Amino acid sequence: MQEELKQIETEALAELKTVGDLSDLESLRIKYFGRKGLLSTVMRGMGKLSKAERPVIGKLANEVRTSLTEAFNGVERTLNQQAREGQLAAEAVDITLPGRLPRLGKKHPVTQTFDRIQEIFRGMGFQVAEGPEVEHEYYNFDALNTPAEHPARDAHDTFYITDSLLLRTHTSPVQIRYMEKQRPPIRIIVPGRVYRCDSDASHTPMFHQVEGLLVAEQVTFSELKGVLYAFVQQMFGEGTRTRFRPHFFPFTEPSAEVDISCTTCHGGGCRLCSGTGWLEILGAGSVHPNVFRYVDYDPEQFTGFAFGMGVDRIATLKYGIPDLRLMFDNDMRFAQQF
Ligand code: 2U9
Repeated sequence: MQEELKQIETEALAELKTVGDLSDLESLRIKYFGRKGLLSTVMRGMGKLSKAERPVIGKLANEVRTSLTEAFNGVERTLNQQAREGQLAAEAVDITLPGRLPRLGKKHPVTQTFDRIQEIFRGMGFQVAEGPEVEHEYYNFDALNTPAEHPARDAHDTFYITDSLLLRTHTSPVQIRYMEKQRPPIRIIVPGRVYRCDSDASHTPMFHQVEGLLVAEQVTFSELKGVLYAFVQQMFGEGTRTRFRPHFFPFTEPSAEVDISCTTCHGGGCRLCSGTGWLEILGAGSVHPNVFRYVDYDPEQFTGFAFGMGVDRIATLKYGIPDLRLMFDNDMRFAQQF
């Protein structure tokens, strides 16, 4: 039996050397230490030994078991460590590799134009005001001196939500709301989305406006001309000429449309300006006394001017975009050019 134990130990140690992974080790553990394993089988035979032999063999059996247990545990530790090292090596990150640059988006041309317009007017002391896109017809039309029979009120031109609620057709109602809350002097610009039932190469059902309003004592039309001239020089470049043509708006009197010398041909005549040398970019005028009456300002005490421009149109002129609808198609090939 002594021989048998020694042999088991020798064989087990030899076999341990060939173990490749943890599952091999587990099979081997069962082979020697399992309930029907080699060591257990020998131990069970101890009952048949003489009283004298039993303590000697018992001691040896314990020694073999202890030495094998330690050997098995040692191999298990080594295998676990190898597995961890393998995993760490597989997960290693090469921090010397150059990073992947994220693709940077750009601002939409309309946003770039909005930003620039606001920057210019802020530089002249204007503050920015905003208001709701769903409006009451009182603020969109009545308070702006636009009579009930005016064609702009027609359902063909205006998106009505109910009989008296609509999508604002200009940002002007924001100026009315502002004047209701504040007394002059007032110097604001109002950027925002506006809506009109219209769609072709130069009209979209939603477009963007910036309007301006200045009210104080003794404001004149020449100050309006000065402010708009300064705007045009900064927006379209020094030397751009301006031209004021008489026009009619219900909310301003007198009123004008403002042209600039063509950004492409500088006045010689080309396709962009239809050969005229001029591009229309703005409408403007002195605030109509009736508008002041709606907000309880005394038109004898206060005067002012207002102007309005289509931001999308200005962006198309600045960037030479041939069709306004391209602005809203969200085609990346278009957007990436700015
Ligand atoms: C108040 C008083 C007057 C705003 C004005 C225009 C002239 C104008 C157009 C430009 C191109 C609209 O986007 S567009 O189609 N706007 O020509 N807007 S004066 O006048 C106001 C506004 C508010 C209280």
